[in-house]
Formats: sequence, structure tokens, C-alpha cells
Amino acid sequence: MRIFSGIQPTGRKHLGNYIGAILQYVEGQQRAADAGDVAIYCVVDLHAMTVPWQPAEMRERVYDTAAILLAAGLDPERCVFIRQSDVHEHTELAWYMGAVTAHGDLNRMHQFKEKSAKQRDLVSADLFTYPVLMAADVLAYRAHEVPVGDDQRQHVELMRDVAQRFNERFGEVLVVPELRIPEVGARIMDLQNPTSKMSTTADSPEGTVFVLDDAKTVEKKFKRAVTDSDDPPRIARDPSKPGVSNLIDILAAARGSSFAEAEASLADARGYGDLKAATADAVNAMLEPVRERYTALRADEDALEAIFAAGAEKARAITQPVLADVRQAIGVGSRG
Ligand code: AQP
Repeated sequence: MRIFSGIQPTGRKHLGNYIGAILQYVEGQQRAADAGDVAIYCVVDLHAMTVPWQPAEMRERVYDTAAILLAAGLDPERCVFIRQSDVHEHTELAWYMGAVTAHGDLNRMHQFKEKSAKQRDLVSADLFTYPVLMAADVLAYRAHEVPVGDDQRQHVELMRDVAQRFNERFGEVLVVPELRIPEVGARIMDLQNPTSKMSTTADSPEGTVFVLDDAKTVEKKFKRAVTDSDDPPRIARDPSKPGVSNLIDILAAARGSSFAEAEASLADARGYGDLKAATADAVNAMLEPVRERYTALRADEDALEAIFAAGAEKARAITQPVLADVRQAIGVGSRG
């Protein structure tokens, strides 16, 4: 059982990224190893080029993200940890996958619609074909499982269609991967606007909790979280109570418990203040050790580069034979 997932390089990974993706990565590296296989995790710098970026900052943000992931518990000895641009098979396979991707399907992608609407100068072709590169990222490893948050559901469905179409036309060369969304915390919402997902680009500094926020800032953001005005308060997951439901989800994910356990633990709460305080405490308990480890890891860029170099070598040992099979199947390159 092989796992692949990618994460964008920003220094400001938020609680949604942490709960929806990073916690799953840490759990997945052991599960893959127990099954005699491997998990591959990738900092996707090429995806970060689909919207305006600063060349001087790109590497810095990659190091920031790498240090957050390692601080969270990724172990480069137990998983394959790479920077996307180091493994050229991703981009080569993206070209081949483009040949079996329908333009109309790309046009339907919600993320393209949302992100293209925000661009002032240029809506790049790369923003449009982003899901093709994402498909190639996964398919190059014949991964079986893609752990992501709920917002990536449509992209993973597209990658499954692409793999199926390729296999129907050229033979069973690629593995059709499965989506894996966490049971608790698949969609963490903005604390100030709990009907929108917590997001890097939402420009909601008070509603977004960053992994590297200090404990006081985390407390303050939860204290100000939008909940409800009903009296007496009702601490329950309910579609009519998005703010309260979101806090219960975060509390459960941060404690590693079920929703029901998180709700039950607040049965004697006097008001939403107790829910906010309990959630802030649980989040700080989860993130404090990560913040501590981050500082030491981020300080040593040479060590981070060495980890990427070793990861790329392990990655290529998997991707090169897959690319050779793909080239053979589609009739490009030498006879082999
Ligand atoms: N709010 C969320 N709840 C649960 N999971 C989430 N993810 C993102 N937001 C939430 C998951 O995090 C992983 C990495 O996402 P990314 O590489 O897209 O990183 P990002 O660009 O920093 O994340 P955002 O906030 O999703 O960006 P924008 O602002 O562009 O929308 C993915 O598995 C994702 O599902």
C-alpha cells in the first residue's frame, strides 16, 4: 500500500493543513511501512508557480514547509520526502497525462475558477493545467492512496479518471489511486467566518490559526472565534451551528478523539467560552512541540538540502521504471 501526497511551500501552514493533511502524513508513513511499502511526501514548489511568486522567496518557503513537516513527525528514514522540482519525472509524466485529460474536465475545476478570478495580471496556463501535474505527481509512483483534505476531492477524482483513461487506451500501466480524507477534520473552517474553509489565501488573519503562531496568539484567536448567541448554549455538532461545530471538530482532531467524546467532555460547560478555552488548550498542546522542533530544523538549510537530495534519489528509483513503462506504452522515445 503506497501513499503519495503533496503540500504547497508556504511558511504559514495553518491548522487546516495540519489537521487535514499533515497529521495523516505522519500516520501514513507508519501504515505504509507496516504494509511493506512506502509513503512519499512532496513539497510542491512547481504548483506554487501557478500564481504569482517571488523567486527570491521560493526556496525559503520550501525550507519553512520542510521544517514544519519534519517537526510534525515526518521521518526521512521511514518515508520518501522530496521537493517536487528535484524529480523531473513529475513534469515529464504531466505532459503525457495532458494527452488523456479532457479540456472540459479542467474547465470544471472549482479551484481554477476561484483562483483565476483572483488573478489581476495573468491567468497562467499552468494554473489551468495544475490538476494534470497533480495527477502526474501521484501516478508517477503508482501510489494507491492520496491523503488530502476535503477541498482536494475534485482533483483526486480527476486524477482517477486520467489514470483510467490512460489504462483503457494503452494497457494497465498506471495504478488508479484512492482518495483518503480524514474522519475528523477533513474541512477545518475559518474561525471568523465558519462557513468558509480555513485557507492560506483568504486574508483572514484572525480566523486563521498558523502552526507557528505562539501560544498566546492561538488563545486569542480561539477566544474571538465566532460561535453562537443561543441561550442556554448548546455545544453540539449541527449544520445550523457552523462555528460551534468547527470548534468541536478541531478539539476532537487535536485530542485524537471522536466527535462524540469531544462533545461529551463539555457536557458541564457553562458557555461557549469553555469550548473555546478547551480547544485552544488542545491545539497548543498539539502544536507546542512542533514549534519547538521547527526552530532547530529550520536553522540548518544544508541539512534540509541533504534530506531532499536523499529523498530525490529514492524517489527516482520508483519513478524511472514507471516512466519507462509509460513511454513504451505510448510509443515515444527509444525502443528500450
Ligand atoms: N481548511 C482545511 N481543512 C482541512 N484540510 C485542508 N487543507 C487545506 N485547507 C484545509 C489540506 O491541506 C493540504 C495542503 O494544502 P495546499 O498544499 O493546497 O496548501 P495551501 O495552499 O497552503 O492550502 P490552502 O489553504 O488550501 O490554500 P488556498 O488558500 O490556496 O486554498 C491539502 O491536502 C489540503 O486538502
